[in-house]
Amino acid sequence: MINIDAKNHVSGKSVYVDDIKEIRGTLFALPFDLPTAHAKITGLDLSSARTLPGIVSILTAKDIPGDNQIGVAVPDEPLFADKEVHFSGQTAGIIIGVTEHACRLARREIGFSFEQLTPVTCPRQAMKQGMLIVPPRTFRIGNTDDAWSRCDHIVSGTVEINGQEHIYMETQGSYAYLKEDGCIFVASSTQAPTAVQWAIARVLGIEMHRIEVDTVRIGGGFGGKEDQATAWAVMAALAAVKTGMPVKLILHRMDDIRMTGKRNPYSSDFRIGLGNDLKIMAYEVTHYQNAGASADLSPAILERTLFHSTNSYCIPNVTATAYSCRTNLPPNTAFRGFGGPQGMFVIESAIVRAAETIGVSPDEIQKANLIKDGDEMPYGQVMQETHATDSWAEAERRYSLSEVKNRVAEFNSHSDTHKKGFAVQPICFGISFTNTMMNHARALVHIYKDGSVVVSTGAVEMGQGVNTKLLQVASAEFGISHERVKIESTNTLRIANTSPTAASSGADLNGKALKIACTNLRERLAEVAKQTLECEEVVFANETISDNTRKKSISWKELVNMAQQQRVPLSEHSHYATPGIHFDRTKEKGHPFAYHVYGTAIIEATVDCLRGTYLIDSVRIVHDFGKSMNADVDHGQIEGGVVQGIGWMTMEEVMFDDKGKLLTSALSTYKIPDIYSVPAVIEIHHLDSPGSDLAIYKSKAVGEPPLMYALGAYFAIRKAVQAFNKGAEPAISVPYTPEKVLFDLYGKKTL
Ligand code: MTE
Ligand code: LUZ
Ligand code: MOS
Repeated sequence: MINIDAKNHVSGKSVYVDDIKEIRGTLFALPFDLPTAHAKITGLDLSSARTLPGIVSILTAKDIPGDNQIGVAVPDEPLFADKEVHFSGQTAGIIIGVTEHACRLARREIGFSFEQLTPVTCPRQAMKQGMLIVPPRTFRIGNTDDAWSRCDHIVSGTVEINGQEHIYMETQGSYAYLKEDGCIFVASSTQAPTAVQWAIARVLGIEMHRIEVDTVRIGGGFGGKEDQATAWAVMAALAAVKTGMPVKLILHRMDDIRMTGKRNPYSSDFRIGLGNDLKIMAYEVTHYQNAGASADLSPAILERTLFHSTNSYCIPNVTATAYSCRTNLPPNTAFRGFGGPQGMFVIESAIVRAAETIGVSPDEIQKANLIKDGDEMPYGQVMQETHATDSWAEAERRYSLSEVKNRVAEFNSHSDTHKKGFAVQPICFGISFTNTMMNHARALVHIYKDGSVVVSTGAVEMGQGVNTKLLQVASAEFGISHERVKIESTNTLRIANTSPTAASSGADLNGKALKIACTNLRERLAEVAKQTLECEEVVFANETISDNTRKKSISWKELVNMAQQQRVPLSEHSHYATPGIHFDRTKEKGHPFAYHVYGTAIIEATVDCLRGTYLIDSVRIVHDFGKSMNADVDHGQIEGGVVQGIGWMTMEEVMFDDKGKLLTSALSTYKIPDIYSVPAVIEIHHLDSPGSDLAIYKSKAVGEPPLMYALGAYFAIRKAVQAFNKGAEPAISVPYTPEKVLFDLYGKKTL
């Protein structure tokens, strides 16, 4: 089945927030900030800005009727900077005007005075100054202290991982207007309508039932709208309440890049110990997470870093510690993988450094340590139905790893100016929100008396195809055609208390809830059908309900109409909560994930050794989809995830100056992958695996895991660099930009 949005997307008919037809009188809001990353605010002069033509109002912290606070996990995030500024780009207020242009002109006229404070941008520095967001966490298994003495090889090192800007195609934005009695309608480009509703209630000092947040779809989120869509919607709602008029607030791309947080950078130290048999006996890692100026989701991201600190490997002795460090950067946030990729990159780096030291190929170490059924992870989950070894074996065989090795060696022996490298990249990603209480969802299904069906869930469509999968669920459960089902917008009045659409669990959680609603409705309809057809069992298929022998039947439309006549309820509201998951944070042990997604990729890269530029030639993947519900949608997720990951690993360089000012606030200075950076070959093979009962129709979650295949892009390029500059041991620092590659091609041993 094709993605239900495909036609409207390519013909430009899909509606995003800025496409909603404006109500007459609509005003525009524009956030303003101070030109500093850390300061005490001593004065704001709004007088001349206020008098400019077209300016209706300027709102600051003192105009907030409720709490000036939008922090969820930790209440450390004011909506408007009041007494202090903690990062460059922090909103101090909004300008409301009759056009966006008027607001832009007024923004230049705002006067500030402030006392400059010293900004901290480095997480290790923040840590030294005791600037932690939450207490550190440590995951442990076995005893690393005792294990070192038994290791034949011990290697330690440091890894620097930079952030990543989301570059969702639709920038952050919201449109809000008043209904009657102080009720507000808010269209928001958010992954988390309930979070938006909750924050608006808090800032306005009203109850949640007065606020209707509606999301038709979003033009990409990638985690960047899990928490950070909230502020802009709250501002639009506040402005609507204060002016009594509809207010639209859509961030300009450069404001969006400057004012919102990114993937968390990490600086990490590792120590790894192996036996002569290449078994990893001990692994110690300390992560310094750059959280930025407020908690946002960083504590949860930190936790997922720890969960994934051993990737797909079974290591008997592990001590993994992580610090969430408060710096004067925009609050960093969720980004596809949610801290997992950072944790996995460090263990992969440790393995590669061990391989370089011992003088073996990294894949020998990787292969010798893959997780098997019954292995216990540092967080206590005993792994079942693992697919680390079979996905590896399938990739090795199908893509002929030995030929890859020979081909690369052969090429390198003949070429002086270009060198090739390869890497094998296994992944293992846990599916469930690590915060157990978030793993639930609801669905609301109405069957109208003409037989058409409308479905609402808490899932937000962001391009990942969740609405297509939900439509497939409803149509399969009722045995009716796709055309009969409509997936409605995500709306807080129809579905309450939603978890964000995140953690790759959108289709699983909402699909399971939807399946329950459809099953209940179908059972009620089946009773009506059995009476009418005078039989014991009925089958729903092809828009027809028939008895077992298929001799007697009634059409879906007739049956629905009949049920309506008989006063059978044709609506259902259902709830699903993932069973069997738990995690004890006092012991740091439990069973946090419903299941894991596995896979193995082989990545090849070619480096131009005169220029330092490179191409990722191919990414060949064996992926554990379980039983995919929609191969086209799922392949799209893999291709997008891999290319997004390659961008992070190779070219996307977020740069701040030492005063905390973002230097890469436009797409001219922040390079994301384009069609030329897409590998010529992306091959995807479905591993023959049974899937999990906790996945919808055994179709495993696919949103985030593929991004991590791209970690191998760094290691493949590194190999090519070392083929040219023999004996080079470059410092590990991603993104591995052409500048860094060029230095490493001609540099001395740098570690
Ligand atoms: N795909 C597209 N096209 N756009 C997106 O914003 N977000 C990713 C992934 N794939 C994203 C995407 C992220 S970060 C997550 S968590 C999942 O989709 C969320 O959707 P799901 O839970 O339905 O997989
Ligand atoms: N969001 C969240 C996530 O709140 N908890 C998670 O565990 C998670 N994992 C991945 C992406 N977003
Ligand atoms: Mo995705 S980082 O869970 O929004």
